[in-house]
Amino acid sequence: MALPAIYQILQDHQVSGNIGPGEEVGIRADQVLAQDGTGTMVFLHLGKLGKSRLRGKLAICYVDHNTLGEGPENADDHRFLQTACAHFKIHFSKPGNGIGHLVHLERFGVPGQLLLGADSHVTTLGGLGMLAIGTGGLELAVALTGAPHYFVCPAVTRVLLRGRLRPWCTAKDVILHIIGRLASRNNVGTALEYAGGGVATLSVAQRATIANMGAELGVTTSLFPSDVVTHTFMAAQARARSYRRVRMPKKAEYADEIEVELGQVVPMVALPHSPDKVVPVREAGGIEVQQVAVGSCTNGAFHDVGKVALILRRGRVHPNVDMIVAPGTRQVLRTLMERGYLKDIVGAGARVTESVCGFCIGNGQAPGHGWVSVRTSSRNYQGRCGTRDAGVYLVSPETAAATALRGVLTDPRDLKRPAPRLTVPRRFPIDDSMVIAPPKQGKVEVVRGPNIVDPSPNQRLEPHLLGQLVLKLGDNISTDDILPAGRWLKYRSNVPAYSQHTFQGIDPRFVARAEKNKKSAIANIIVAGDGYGAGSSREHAAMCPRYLGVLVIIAKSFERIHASNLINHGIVPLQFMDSRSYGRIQPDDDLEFPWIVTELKRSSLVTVRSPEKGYELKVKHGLSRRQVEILIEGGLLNYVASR
Ligand code: MIC
Ligand code: SF4
Repeated sequence: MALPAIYQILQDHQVSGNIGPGEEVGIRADQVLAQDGTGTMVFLHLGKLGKSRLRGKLAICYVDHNTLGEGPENADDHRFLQTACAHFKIHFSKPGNGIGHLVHLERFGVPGQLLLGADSHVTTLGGLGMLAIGTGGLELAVALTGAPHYFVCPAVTRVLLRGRLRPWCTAKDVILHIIGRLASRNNVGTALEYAGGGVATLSVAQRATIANMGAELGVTTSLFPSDVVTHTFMAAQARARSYRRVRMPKKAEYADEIEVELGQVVPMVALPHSPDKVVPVREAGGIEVQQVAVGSCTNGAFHDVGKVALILRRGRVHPNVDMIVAPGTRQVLRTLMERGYLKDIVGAGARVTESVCGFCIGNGQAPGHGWVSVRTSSRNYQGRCGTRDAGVYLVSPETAAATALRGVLTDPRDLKRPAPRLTVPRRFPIDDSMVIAPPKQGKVEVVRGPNIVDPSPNQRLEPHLLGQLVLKLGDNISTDDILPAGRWLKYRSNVPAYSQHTFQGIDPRFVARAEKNKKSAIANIIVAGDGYGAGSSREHAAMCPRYLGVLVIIAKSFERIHASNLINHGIVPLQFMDSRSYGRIQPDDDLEFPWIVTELKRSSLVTVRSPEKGYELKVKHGLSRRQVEILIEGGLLNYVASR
């Protein structure tokens, strides 16, 4: 039987291992992407590893996350990134050029090729038929040296799309609907492959929205086929020559299959504080709203913002609503300008902000205390927006615009008027002048501001570990909980300063306790429930705890990218065998791992005991031999250096 398309692309890029669910495979990518929030660390790592050696392949770093410039640190980081890009022969996309995933979709993605990106939403490119996989920063630095990238091959679920969307119902509603259906199962280690007659009815921008939010389900990646719609999109970007056909097999060995009848999808909303708390907008009721924000890599395309302009045309944003519109890229902004749509948005009383992540990552536009903020972005973990007691609701651009007009959460069908009809340009305004190519020859000096600090080296894992449980957590702890972004993005290049904010929203005394143990050479241990490390790829959520002396995390389950980040930075991820064991361990318990190194090497189980409380438990690890070696060396940098 044929292979799923995802496996076919992997096979074309495979350098080691076997392709099949749960197998560790080594792959080499065609393209590599970083962004400023993860990129400063990528280049600090790369400086330690040596050279970038991706001859003939595209590597690019976007500046889109960290742009507010509250103090000199952001600008210093941008200069560091620009000079490091020139030094390592990497393209640099200046702040203002747009959100990386969307610019990449417009200008660089190629169907059938493989893209690695130090950001969880790089999967947006799946909308173009490109296989895109999110990684941690250190893994990306290693890939930049030309070494293979290792990851666990997912099991593939086929999603059959049938029929077509009804007026006012959108791609965002489709993915929220799918999240609602699949969230209760553990999706880590799976991928989604879209097929069926419904695909042809969706534009590339719509497919990209759907592929983008696979990240919120925890799937490794999502892939659409490429077809005439893809070709038309690429031709409008003057890139028809890069078009390749990616077909979905009629029959293949899929691990699972679901069907979505597009005609039955209605406007949906994800309620605070999780993208999987999904209900139809009409069921959520007419909640009063103080802020509406349109944009982000999920819904910042012309397809999205253009429709918002049409809905706002001749209307007024409700007096009690602060409306923000952040066109996803400079190209989107120019298209809006050229077609007069900016007039509609500004005329209605919305404020237009930069083409960056901005509100989505809490870098500006934090809602007021207790506010309801309705957003078109992908994540609404508590506090991510910058205000812990605000409630963020995730919706489509159409629902956002209707809500802005009415001042209450509104199903756009209740506007009782025809849905907006947007004509997408046959040729977008193309201008790549904000992407700076590296110089072909000559040495470039890397400029470092005072806030840029080299991460400190890790020690090897001790064979016998003595520690204490410093924090016991519940389910679904996101990386935003572990390490907030927003205002603290300026510390992405400074682990000692950033680590001071670890778990600050959950337990403000965590850092002091962890530092005290670290001084006394007691290992810090954390216990968590299901889905630990959901969300972002930020490796700082592993590096900062490790800097504070966290050496082991025992959880019921981990998210994929975060689990790799833990391993690569020398924190051992262990898993409970049952809920009883989770209940057994209590905060402050002293914990001993008497044979951790030997057990990691020789067995699938690891012994934990509490000499004071007198209990002993077995926990499992499920790590590959390579991962165990990385952990024993104290992380991937040491592992690479030792070879
Ligand atoms: C996010 O959406 O959480 C981010 C910010 O884009 C992150 C990356 C980061 O924290 O730098 C992601 O999704 O990987
Ligand atoms: Fe940026 Fe938000 Fe997209 Fe992350 S999810 S890349 S912060 S726009």
